[in-house]
Amino acid sequence: MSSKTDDGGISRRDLFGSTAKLAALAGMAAAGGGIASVVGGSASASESKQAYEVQPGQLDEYYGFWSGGQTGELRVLGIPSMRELTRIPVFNRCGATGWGRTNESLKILTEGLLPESKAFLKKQGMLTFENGDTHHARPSYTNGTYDGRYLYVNDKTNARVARVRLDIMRVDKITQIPHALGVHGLRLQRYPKTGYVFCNSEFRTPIPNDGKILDDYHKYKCVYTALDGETMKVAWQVLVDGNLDNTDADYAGKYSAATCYNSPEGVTLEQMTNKERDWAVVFNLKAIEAAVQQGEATMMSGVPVLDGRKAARSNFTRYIPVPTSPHGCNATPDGKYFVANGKLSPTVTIIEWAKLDDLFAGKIKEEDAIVGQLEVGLGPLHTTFDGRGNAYTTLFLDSQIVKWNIDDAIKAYKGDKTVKPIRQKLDVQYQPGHNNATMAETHEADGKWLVSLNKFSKDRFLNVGPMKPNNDQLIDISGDEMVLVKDDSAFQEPHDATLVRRTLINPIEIYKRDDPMFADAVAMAAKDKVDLLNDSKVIRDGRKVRVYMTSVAPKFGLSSFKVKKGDEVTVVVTNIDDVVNLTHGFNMTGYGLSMEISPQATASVTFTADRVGVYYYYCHQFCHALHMEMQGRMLVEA
Ligand code: CUK
Ligand code: CUA
Repeated sequence: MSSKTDDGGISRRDLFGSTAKLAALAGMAAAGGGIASVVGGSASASESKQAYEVQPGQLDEYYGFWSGGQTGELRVLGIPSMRELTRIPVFNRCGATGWGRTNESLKILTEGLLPESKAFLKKQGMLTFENGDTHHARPSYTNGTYDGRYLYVNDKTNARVARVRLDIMRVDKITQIPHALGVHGLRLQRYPKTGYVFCNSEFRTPIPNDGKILDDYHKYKCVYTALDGETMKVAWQVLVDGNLDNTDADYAGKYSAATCYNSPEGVTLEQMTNKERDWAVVFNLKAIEAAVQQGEATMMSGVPVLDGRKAARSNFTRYIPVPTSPHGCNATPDGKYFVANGKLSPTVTIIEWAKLDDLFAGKIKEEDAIVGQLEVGLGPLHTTFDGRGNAYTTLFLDSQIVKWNIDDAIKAYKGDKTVKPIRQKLDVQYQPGHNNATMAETHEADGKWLVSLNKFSKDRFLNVGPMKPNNDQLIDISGDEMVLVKDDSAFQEPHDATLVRRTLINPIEIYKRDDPMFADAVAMAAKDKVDLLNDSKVIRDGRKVRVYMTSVAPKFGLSSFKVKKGDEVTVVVTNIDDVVNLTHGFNMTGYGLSMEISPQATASVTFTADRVGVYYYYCHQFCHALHMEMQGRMLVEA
């Protein structure tokens, strides 16, 4: 496991000793020691340079895509108002939309599961995993900026990646990643387009994880996955040393990188942190693609797997030594660098993409790809950018955002003592994880707003019991100083957010009848010779009953239908209203059914009519003055 590059190159003065390291960990667990004082001038006296109030009736300038953490969903906010505009159900069940219960959503939630998961879930009496843990939501790119097609998000718990269609803001594909437990870091290929969805599997496991290896943790492995964002199939996997944390890609389509902790490959806290160096692993995409094409990969679970571990001495990876337990991995919008954030070390490490050509050619050593290492404060987790050469790093332990200049940090690393790279430190409330600035992960970074996603809110909001909300703070970064302008409470736990100029996202208002979301229901109706826009009728096919009905405010096409106990019933509702915002719902009392049918959409749900008697279905969206009357009866005879 040892390598000459492990301890080479970097000055030791920036590192924590092991005592301080454990103290830092204790601090993380205990929500920090207290509120850090402002260093380098408070901005509280400064005024925001931009209007941050969005008046009633006015629209926001940016979309914000928030991961929903342990809720398994996504949230869409307007920036700068911080108004929550909608939620997108992903890995969770959702009563407003029927996600996780309708036939359309269940197909998406089940078809991409690995065979072993399907078999396991069946034994548990479940069709799919019922929780998710979303961390990183990223919209697709073309030529280094957002193209409005898709958004991808990970499920850390069950190693899934979901794709959201941004035209309807609904998930259309979910893929479970083989050989991985806990897909954590997720970022996208930026050039020429997405392209790859890079997925870090965080936890090392035996591969295959079939019970033959259990406690012998030196035999565990970790994979880096490239998912094809178009087909949602795994393109390739590369075995790596250590545990992968976060990832990012360059702006040229040549390389990607991942922060990697636990280089000792231990399984206890002490084992994982007992070295002073971990790595930023860099991936040579062209070399990997060539090897896959030439059939050099081993096929496992139908996926080509290459060995990029250090011992394999491949040309797929290089391991650049950085201080222990790095966390965030962030590419600068000028396309030149990426930053590995120290977490346990008070530093950020700047690595130059262009140097990777020489590194893979064997012309320079790993540590020579490092062009800067700046001490920024305690607990640096994630960095974002303003497109004007400045970086903004969250300091988890100091509860601050530190603004620093990239060029000055590089000069200082070269020995220039005249530069002062740190521009400002701003208190946030409290313990920030991710931050992100407007368009910061594109070549169009515009440096207007920054959000700091703070894990703790303690005294900032009315007390809601022991579990407090997170505090997402809006900061004006358009001027020389950062100015905190707004607190926004959030339910657990928006790890990460992406801020996108509104003109790049163009959702539709009304479904097109040929939308693939309900293509199966349309095909089924065609077989039954049912015209979904005009017909409401019941078709019996042995013990299977298909109930087709239209919905138009304030009426369902059927005011009642009759089935027999034990029938397998599929209800298909088509909303024939062609009016913006006129969504209907379909809820069945006593049967736990609920679904959304937006204008010109079809939705369907299948259940067994096991309860005899009279059950009402009703519209759950307040669609009309006679909305309460929009109902009907299902009669189930014994
Ligand atoms: S992670 Cu949560 S604060 Cu999952 Cu990107 Cu760093
Ligand atoms: Cu339709 Cu209420």
